[in-house]
Amino acid sequence: MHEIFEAIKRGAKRVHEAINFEELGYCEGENCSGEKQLKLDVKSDEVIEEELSKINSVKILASEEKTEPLLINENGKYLIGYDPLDGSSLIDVNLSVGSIFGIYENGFNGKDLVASAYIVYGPRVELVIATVKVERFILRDGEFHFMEEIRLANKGKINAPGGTQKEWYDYHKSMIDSLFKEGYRLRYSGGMVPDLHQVLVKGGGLFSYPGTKDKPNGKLRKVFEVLPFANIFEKAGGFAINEKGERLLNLKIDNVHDTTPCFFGSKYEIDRVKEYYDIKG
Ligand code: P6P
Repeated sequence: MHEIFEAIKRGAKRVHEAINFEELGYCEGENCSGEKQLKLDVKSDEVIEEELSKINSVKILASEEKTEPLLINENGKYLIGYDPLDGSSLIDVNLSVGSIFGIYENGFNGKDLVASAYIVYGPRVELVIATVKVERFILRDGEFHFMEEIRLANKGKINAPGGTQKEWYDYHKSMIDSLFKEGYRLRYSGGMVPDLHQVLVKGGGLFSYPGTKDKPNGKLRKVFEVLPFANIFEKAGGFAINEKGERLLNLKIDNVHDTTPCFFGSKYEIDRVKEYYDIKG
């Protein structure tokens, strides 16, 4: 798997270059989630596909930007689900964005996930890798240097509430408000990667993207976004559940583009979700 992480690093440096020098602007098409595609979305996807395709152990690549997974090497061991440039619509206002990777064996269900990683393209470029633990790296002089192991405390101070608020269910709004009443700080940019990175690096809190009246299955994609981060939060000592209190890593997929409501956080905050969602146990 080491060679996969090295390919991710090479891809990250090339995507970072593209973000800084390629023109913005939209393509004609949409991705299969019906979202307009930036030329940078397509470029980032091409770069990452090129780097990962060189690795003999890679069997299948599934990208958020492509309708169908790609068979790379019939004899490969790993299936990689990735979002090449998450939150790309934030680039034109110069906010942080990211790339997300889930490394799977045998399938794209939660139980098949064996490792995950993400890159944050912000004031600094950082890489986080979760194998048996969660390790943070910073890009300096063309190389990624180890910074620290990420561990979550039992309780944090950050509340990152996603989703269209007028479409929130009442019990979800009450749960979110209960944390603000305790003095939690609102930290939400609309970029999943920097928003979750902040909760992780600050040691805890809650990131939520719930099911809503208009989108009961939420917005965030299981294979490319949710399961990779669920693995990272659990390996960092946190929790990652859906609206029924199920571990996100226990979820199955029907389609590689499935979405799910998702809650990521420390124990105190996830217990609060369970309380307001009337989840027992
Ligand atoms: P909303 C970006 O488009 C994204 O997929 C995630 O990065 C982010 O968490 C979410 O959508 C933001 O969605 O509905 O809050 O704007």
